[in-house]
Amino acid sequence: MSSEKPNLPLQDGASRRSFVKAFSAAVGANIVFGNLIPDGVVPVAMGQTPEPFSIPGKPGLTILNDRPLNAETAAHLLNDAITPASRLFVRNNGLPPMKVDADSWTLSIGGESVFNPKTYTLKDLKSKFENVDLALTLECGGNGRAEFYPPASGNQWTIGAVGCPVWNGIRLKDVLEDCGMKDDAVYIAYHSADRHLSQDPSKDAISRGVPISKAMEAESMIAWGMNGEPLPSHHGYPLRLVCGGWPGSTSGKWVKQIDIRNQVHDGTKMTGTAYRVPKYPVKAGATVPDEDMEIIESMPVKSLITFPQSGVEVNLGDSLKLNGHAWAGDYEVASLSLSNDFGQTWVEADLKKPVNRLAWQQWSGDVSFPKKGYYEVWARAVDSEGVSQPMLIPGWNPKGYLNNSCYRIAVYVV
Ligand SMILES: Nc1nc2c(c(=O)[nH]1)N[C@H]1C(S)=C(S)[C@@H](COP(=O)(O)O)O[C@H]1N2
Ligand SMILES: [Mo]
Repeated sequence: MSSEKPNLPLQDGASRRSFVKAFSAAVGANIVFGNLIPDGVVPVAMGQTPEPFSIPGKPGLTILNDRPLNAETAAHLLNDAITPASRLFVRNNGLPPMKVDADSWTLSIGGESVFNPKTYTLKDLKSKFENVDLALTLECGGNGRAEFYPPASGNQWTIGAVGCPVWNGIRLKDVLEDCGMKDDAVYIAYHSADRHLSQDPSKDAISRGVPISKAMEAESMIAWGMNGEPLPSHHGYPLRLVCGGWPGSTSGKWVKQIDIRNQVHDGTKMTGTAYRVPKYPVKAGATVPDEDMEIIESMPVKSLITFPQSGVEVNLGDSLKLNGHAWAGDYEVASLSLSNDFGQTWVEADLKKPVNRLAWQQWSGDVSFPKKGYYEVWARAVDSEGVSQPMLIPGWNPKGYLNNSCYRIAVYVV
């Protein structure tokens, strides 16, 4: 949904009609259900500024920052059930390692709570532990940040900092068990080969982790491959963590060391407002006391319409076929519904089961339209706990995380 909240007095019938007229002029067609537009919602067709851009190997991605490199993927380019490497967003906090020699790369397991600290080569990891291939959803905690108001600093991700490739590697659990954990183990922490933007070698660009319970899940991976190919350099070649369903920042790239810790990890971007949100709803723009902030764990239920692209034209009388993905952090998505009237009525789409736990799910549906004009199709997912995506932007937080509001496309019936 839009973060612009023009103070539209839509309750009043006469002024509502004049705004709908103005909106209709702006989108270039009569907004058929204009009387149902919620207060504060601006037609999605008004805000669309597609910016095709090209980085090598990533045609069509939108660049948000080039130092460090950050790029996201437009919704219609995310239509594949399994995201190809060329279409996976890139989120870098620091400067990726320039020269990587996979043959001499090692991963060390250490920390206060490890029994037997060990160092493995890539070859050791590949041969010693059962190899697994899992489709795991990777979404940046800041995906959707661009819509928060007052704005949050950081990359202004819209919707495209998400994807679901098949990861090739081993279970993190198997490696942790190979080293053994002391009873006081509570968290794992990664350290990586990328450099802090300041180039100060004593600083990590980012060093995060997950509680032991998440690390020990069968889907938490140490991966060397994506979709059957070695990890691309942007995505952590030669080795990374993948913690599906949790903020992407827990999936450390270029990983060199994993510590088993006897306390919640306190590395770079684990504290303050980094990947932490207020424990209770706060007023937009509020300063939140540190003790009232908590670390983001499972990501909230969310969905995308990946076909057709927003702005599609449909002939009157034809129904529109749509499809996309839905995901829900640690949970499964239970249903996906579509609306053509700004959320007044909904029809349920067909929703597939995930190919494995923590993979996004595919949905498809049909929507028809009563007469010519401008419409929006909104998609809304509900997770297995009964929790729904909000139609409007959810609770403000200092860094603009966890915006899981409904995605919508513009449709012109002609
Ligand atoms: N070493 C390292 N790991 C990292 C990062 C980073 O900057 N350095 N970025 C994190 C963040 S914030 C996200 S969202 C994901 C993005 O993964 P991708 O670039 O492969 O899409 O990687 C995470 N792992
Ligand atoms: Mo992220």
